[in-house]
Amino acid sequence: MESTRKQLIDLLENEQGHISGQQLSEALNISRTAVWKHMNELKKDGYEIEAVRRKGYKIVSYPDKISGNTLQWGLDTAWIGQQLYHYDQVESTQDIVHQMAKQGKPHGTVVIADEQVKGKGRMAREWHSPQGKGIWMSILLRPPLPPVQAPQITLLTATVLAEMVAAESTLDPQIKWPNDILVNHKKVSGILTEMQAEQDRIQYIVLGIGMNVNQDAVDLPPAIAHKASSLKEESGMEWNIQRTIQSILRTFETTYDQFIDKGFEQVKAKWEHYGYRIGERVTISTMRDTWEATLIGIESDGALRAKRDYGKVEKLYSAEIHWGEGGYD
Ligand code: BTX
Repeated sequence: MESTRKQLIDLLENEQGHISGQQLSEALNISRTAVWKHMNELKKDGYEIEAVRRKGYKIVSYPDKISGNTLQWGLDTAWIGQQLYHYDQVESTQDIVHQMAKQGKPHGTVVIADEQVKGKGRMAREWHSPQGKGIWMSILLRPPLPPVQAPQITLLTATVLAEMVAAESTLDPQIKWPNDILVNHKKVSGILTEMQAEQDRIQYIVLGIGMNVNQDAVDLPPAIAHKASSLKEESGMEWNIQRTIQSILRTFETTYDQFIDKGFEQVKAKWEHYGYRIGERVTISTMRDTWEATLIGIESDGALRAKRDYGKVEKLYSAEIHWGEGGYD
């Protein structure tokens, strides 16, 4: 049943014009009554289907519910998402892509889920990934780079997400070092980069992107409600998740290709453009002491650059920065 439905959608999608009930019944090896029943089920799923006498059926509009098919439909990319897998519910899309990487799946393979029940953040933290409310996606990358450059891909991804938000809304996204996307000081998105590498060569990267899209305030866990938000909460509008995913993938592909071609400079400039508190004074605590400095940008190895009052520039890898406002640390 499930797979006949999927094949039916495939057939309808691949046909520019109308496709007749007879053709469908032959292709799927089911009766015309069965075709008709499936059509009714599709309509219940939110597909709008036009039925024209003597011509047949045609999909007029898609449901907001996403699927591998509808995601690929209209995704005019060269390599990203050429293999795209969508699941209703998974533990974590990261684990699935790790397995796919080991099986030899190509650069650009994408896995997306409506819901994750064991979504992961960095350092074994949890990532809340409720059903149908956000983008929970992992991308397999096989960059021709040494492992020291892996942080650049994370920084690049942050710029892609910020650009997408800026392009699709009037919101003013910012990137909090190293790679949280904030809107109005609240985290709407996080990135998790996991890598398999040899000494001088990255074997593969599993790039995890989590983005809160259509959660209402009540959908956010109370423990993080003061520091997290969603695009809908901040923009006041419901977002089309499917289109948002496509927009991220398209922008990602162009930005990544440029980066491989031309290097990190452009990414760095963009990151600094969106950088949270760049140009501002913050308090920094390291193991040894606590001091004030002005954040001035990033290094090509991903470190944060902070300038002390007497002029010395420090490179920070993991310091505690007191970000101030919004209670966000
Ligand atoms: P992170 O370690 O920067 O953020 C995790 C922290 O953020 C948590 O400890 C919690 O305080 C807060 N948090 C948890 N869930 C959310 C949320 N939905 N919105 C805002 N804040 C939250 C960031 O890690 C990396 C997240 C990557 C998630 C993607 S989703 C697809 C892929 N699969 C997977 O399991 N992880 C990645």
